[in-house]
Amino acid sequence: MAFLRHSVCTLLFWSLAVSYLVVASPQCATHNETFVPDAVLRVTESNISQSCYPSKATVLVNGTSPGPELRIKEGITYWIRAYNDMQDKNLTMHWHGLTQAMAPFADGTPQASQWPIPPLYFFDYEIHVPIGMAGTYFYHSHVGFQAVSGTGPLIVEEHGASPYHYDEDKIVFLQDVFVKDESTIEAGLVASPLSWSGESAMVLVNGKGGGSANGTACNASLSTIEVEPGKTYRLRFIGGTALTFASLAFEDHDLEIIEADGHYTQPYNTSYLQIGTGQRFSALLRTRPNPEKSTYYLQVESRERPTLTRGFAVLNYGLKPTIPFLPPNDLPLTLPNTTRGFLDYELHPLSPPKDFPTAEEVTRRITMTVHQRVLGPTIWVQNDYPWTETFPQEPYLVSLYNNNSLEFPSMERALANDGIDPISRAFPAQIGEVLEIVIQNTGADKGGLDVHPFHAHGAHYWDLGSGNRTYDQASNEVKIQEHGHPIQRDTTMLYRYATTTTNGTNMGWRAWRIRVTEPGVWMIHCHILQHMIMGMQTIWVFGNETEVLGKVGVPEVQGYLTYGGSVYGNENRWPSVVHFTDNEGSDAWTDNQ
Ligand SMILES: *[C@@H]1O[C@H](CO)[C@@H](O)[C@H](O)[C@H]1NC(C)=O
Ligand SMILES: *[C@@H]1O[C@H](CO)[C@@H](O)[C@H](O)[C@H]1NC(C)=O
Ligand SMILES: *[C@@H]1O[C@H](CO)[C@@H](O)[C@H](O)[C@H]1NC(C)=O
Ligand SMILES: *[C@@H]1O[C@H](CO)[C@@H](O)[C@H](O)[C@H]1NC(C)=O
Ligand SMILES: *[C@@H]1O[C@H](CO)[C@@H](O)[C@H](O)[C@H]1NC(C)=O
Ligand SMILES: *[C@@H]1O[C@H](CO)[C@@H](O)[C@H](O)[C@H]1NC(C)=O
Ligand SMILES: *[C@@H]1O[C@H](CO)[C@@H](O)[C@H](O)[C@H]1NC(C)=O
Ligand SMILES: *[C@@H]1O[C@H](CO)[C@@H](O)[C@H](O)[C@H]1NC(C)=O
Ligand SMILES: *[C@@H]1O[C@H](CO)[C@@H](O)[C@H](O)[C@H]1NC(C)=O
Ligand SMILES: *[C@@H]1O[C@H](CO)[C@@H](O)[C@H](O)[C@H]1NC(C)=O
Ligand SMILES: *[C@@H]1O[C@H](CO)[C@@H](O)[C@H](O)[C@H]1NC(C)=O
Ligand SMILES: *[C@@H]1O[C@H](CO)[C@@H](O)[C@H](O)[C@H]1NC(C)=O
Ligand SMILES: [Cu+2]
Repeated sequence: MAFLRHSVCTLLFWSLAVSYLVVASPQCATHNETFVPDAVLRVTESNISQSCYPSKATVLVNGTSPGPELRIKEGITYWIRAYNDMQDKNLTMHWHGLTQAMAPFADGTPQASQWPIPPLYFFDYEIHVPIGMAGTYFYHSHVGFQAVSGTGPLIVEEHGASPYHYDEDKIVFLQDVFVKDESTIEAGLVASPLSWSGESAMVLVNGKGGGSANGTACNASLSTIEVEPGKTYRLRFIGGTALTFASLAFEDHDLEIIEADGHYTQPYNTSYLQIGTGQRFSALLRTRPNPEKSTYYLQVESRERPTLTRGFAVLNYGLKPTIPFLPPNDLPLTLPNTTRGFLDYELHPLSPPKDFPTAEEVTRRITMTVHQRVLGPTIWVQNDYPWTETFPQEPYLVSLYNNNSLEFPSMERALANDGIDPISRAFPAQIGEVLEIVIQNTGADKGGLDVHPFHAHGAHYWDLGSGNRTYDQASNEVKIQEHGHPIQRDTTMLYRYATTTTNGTNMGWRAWRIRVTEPGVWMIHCHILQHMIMGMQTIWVFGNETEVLGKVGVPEVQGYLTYGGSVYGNENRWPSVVHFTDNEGSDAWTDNQ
């Protein structure tokens, strides 16, 4: 492979002709031994045992699942080096919930924003969280089924003081365990006929869990959340599950929600939470001044699946246990059986919202109809098209730079085809459009209906709510008026309103509104990893090639344009990368505000 870094990464800058773009003055840099990344993540595959299940091949970050906590501040540029230490698998790292508009090659989506990191290479991700987006996030691989275990918490602290006061914050990271390993699951999901992954065998809290799966006990040790009496804790709940739509509650402790998906909300008291795959909440938990016992259970259950998986953790007021806590013999709680509409219309922004696009401002409504098709393999389609990382010949962002039309979406073809370009299978949008995106649930070929947590990259949308049948803007506007201002999220649920109906019947919608401002290639997809592999992903290209290239020119990005190109480092070579966000000096790798 031609190795171009010396000749290519010069300091010649693309002239920034597009006046409304923030001129970021990108710079080329070689990340040699003088460069120190702000954090390093090493991804391996090892045989480990989780919960009460036998050892199997598992993708780990720094040797654990979940991987280490990353804690960064808004308004500062960071470089995080992700090593692919796996022998035979590609890797990317996605910063779930962050907008990567500042550094579009660093969103971590294989074949969308970047070529994946080849085995035994590493890639330096540039991360810059705009002021106002502090909150709870996570990172995970976006390749195949790797995110089931190749994931960890990512906390963004505010530049100034938090609007809520608490004594300490604690992470409650939810994950699933499957009996089959990741590669077997992936192969089964694309097989014809489908070979299902199996249901979640356990819901883990911070990497541990026991309880029961489909009525069979799993007597494995539990995580503890250590607390002291009479204090206020900010619990950061992270839906890192692959499949489980979790319902959870603590014994004798209520929760006050203060954040959803990286935005502070007005406080909202609840006795339980529902967290779909990809969602996050922060909630204040006020510990009892005089607890009657030293331990209280946290009970977590799956919802909307054919079998029930139940896991536990322990809120511990006592001494750190010398022998691990085990699941209870008797059920401590009965969690609510409802799922639809949880907190929809109920949460409101803490600060007066800026720039909410009104119904009158909407320039285009795109209905994305999701449907399960059974022809040979079982696949999920959006407006008739499935998308998986095996579909494109090269990443869309690479095509925009190459200007070769290979995966370049056509607005004309898309407008004639319900918003999706049938050739590139991308949904293009122009900068300045105000989109209403409606996700429509339909009866599958065989009539079944399912629940889908829909996640958007690139920006946080305004969540307009959800309902049965089809979206009606006028009646939903009335509902919004009655309830109060919507919030911005990056992952919200498409519910099911029956378990079966007939093929193609519209039953259930979710609606979002978004101003198209950030040029780049952004995915919108169901966050259930099984569904993603079965095609439930879409590509959105915001801006045309002039606008995408407005950031930096072709010569500088040459190293991004080939698989294993010079932006990917390895044992024998340092990567040559572009610094997209402003750097003040050669050593201003961090704290550059
Ligand atoms: C390392 O990279 C820096 C910044 O790109 C450069 O100034 C320096 O000369 C390089 N050092 C070596 C030993 O290559
Ligand atoms: C991950 O492990 C590497 C060494 O293997 C270490 O240098 C790095 O600091 C660890 N990362 C975190 C976030 O703890
Ligand atoms: C993991 O276990 C499998 C099957 O037991 C074995 O073939 C493989 O070598 C093991 N891998 C590692 C990294 O130990
Ligand atoms: C890694 O990604 C490249 C580029 O998309 C692809 O050609 C290759 O088959 C992938 N390798 C594996 C092991 O999936
Ligand atoms: C769940 O348990 C029931 C009753 O034992 C059994 O019939 C069913 O096959 C199990 N389902 C799964 C997915 O294991
Ligand atoms: C939530 O409950 C706590 C404790 O009862 C109370 O202090 C707080 O005011 C409540 N918050 C709201 C928004 O009602
Ligand atoms: C779990 O195992 C412990 C001993 O290891 C035992 O005391 C307890 O009764 C078991 N619990 C269940 C639910 O089987
Ligand atoms: C909860 O709902 C499911 C499916 O809607 C139903 O099968 C189950 O019996 C319900 N459980 C309770 C306790 O109502
Ligand atoms: C892309 O290619 C077309 C012709 O193939 C050319 O007209 C256009 O200027 C190119 N765009 C850029 C940004 O280089
Ligand atoms: C379901 O409806 C679609 C669209 O009308 C049709 O193409 C498909 O064959 C139907 N599936 C079955 C199993 O009848
Ligand atoms: C949703 O609408 C369908 C069709 O009108 C109806 O059959 C179903 O019962 C509704 N579901 C709920 C939960 O209201
Ligand atoms: C891209 O859009 C901008 C703004 O609408 C326009 O000025 C420019 O000519 C467009 N470029 C291409 C290649 O269509
Ligand atoms: Cu789904």
